[in-house]
Amino acid sequence: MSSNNPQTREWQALSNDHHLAPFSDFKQLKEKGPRIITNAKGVYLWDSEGNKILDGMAGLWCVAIGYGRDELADAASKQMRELPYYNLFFQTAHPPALQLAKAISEIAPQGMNHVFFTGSGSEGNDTVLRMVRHYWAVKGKPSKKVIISRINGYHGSTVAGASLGGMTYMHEQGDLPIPGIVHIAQPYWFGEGGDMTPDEFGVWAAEQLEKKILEVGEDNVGAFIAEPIQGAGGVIVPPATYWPKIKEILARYDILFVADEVICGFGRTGEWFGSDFYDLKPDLMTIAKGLTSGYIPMGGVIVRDEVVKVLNEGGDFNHGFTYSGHPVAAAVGLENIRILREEKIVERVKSETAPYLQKRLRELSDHPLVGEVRGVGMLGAIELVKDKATRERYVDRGVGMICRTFCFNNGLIMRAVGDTMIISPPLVISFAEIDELVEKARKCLDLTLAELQK
Ligand code: PXG
Repeated sequence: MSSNNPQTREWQALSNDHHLAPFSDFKQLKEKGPRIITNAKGVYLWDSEGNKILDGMAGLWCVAIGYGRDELADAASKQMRELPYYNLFFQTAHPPALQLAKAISEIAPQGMNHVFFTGSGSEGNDTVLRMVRHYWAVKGKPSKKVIISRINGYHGSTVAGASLGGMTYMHEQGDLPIPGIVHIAQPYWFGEGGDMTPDEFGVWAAEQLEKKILEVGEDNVGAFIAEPIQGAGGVIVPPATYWPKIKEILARYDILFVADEVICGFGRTGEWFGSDFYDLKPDLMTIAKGLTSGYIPMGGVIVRDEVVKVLNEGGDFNHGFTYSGHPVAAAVGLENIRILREEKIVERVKSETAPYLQKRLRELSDHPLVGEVRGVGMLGAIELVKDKATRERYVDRGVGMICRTFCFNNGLIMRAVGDTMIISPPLVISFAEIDELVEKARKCLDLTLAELQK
């Protein structure tokens, strides 16, 4: 712990003495101490040392409308005074959850008019697993239990979420995946496309779905789940051929399609949902993050009308959470959606700021360290390589972490997934802030290259 600021040291001591942090090496964190983030406004964070940092990740992909919107605080405060808690179990409901369900139906793809609320994206995907299996049981096909997912997909950190996800380092801890979940290849051309063109590789990766359906047997497959664009896996934008081929395959088999919209939902691609961007027509969509802009925890599953019709015949669905549709979270979600709609934030992303961000980001392609820049909407990835032509990586140099550290120390949060740098800024980022982001990114790429050449 290196800070000279006694307040920072005090907070770091609390971390040491009392806190176990998510996705962290506990021992290493004790040695270094966490960076303490104290306040935020717009697209900027401040830490306890007084550093101002451009948050290129919108928190953890969630702060869509930016930090510091009083309207959300006011909505929460008003709701807490009126009805701070009641549940949706046992034939009761409350206005905020019902109004939010309606508001979500209005922006969701056509024919998706019902929402099951959860407390997080992980709980949303646990709900998906149970709902898919219940659906097929009600339809008289209880053998259709298997869910097909993808290697390096991310679907959360609960037992079902981590199992659906394809992160092997997560599976290694705790005997995951649970039975009944199988994984196919991801459409990650830059990392795994070999000698194929992106289009050839997109078709190949999509064909793995059909292969797996045939291997497991259509009678045993309940659903395929996928993020329209993989987020935590490294902002993996599939080749143009991938989703059309997947849609063709899905049309041939009687299985449900689940779009995990936890990152892509609520405007990140420049459309309300990633499923709109790729015209995917899912049966279920998992949501969280942008639903409340991260101001308060909330997730859910949006369900297609035909699926609801079947579930309506199934008696009790024995599933739910104390905080399903929590009134305060619902009030915040409603206000967040009101702001997104009334300020036309998604439209502005699509027609103005995302095209600008994507154009400026691609200027980094000429940097000697950069093998590829890709992105859609307010999502971007920069691949760091040793050899641009062959896509060869530096071995065992931790290039991504070096770059990430330079970013952090130069006032920019840009995440590293291996040697892939990723960004997902608040949707409200301005042109000038995009310029700042790209300029800081370039400076940090220069610093990283210099470090590697030392
Ligand atoms: N699905 C997707 C696509 C996600 O990105 C979840 C489900 C789970 O949501 P909850 O609310 O349970 O966290 C996520 C979450 C990272 C990172 O390292 C990404 C997430 C969570 C934690 C870390 O990028 N995404």
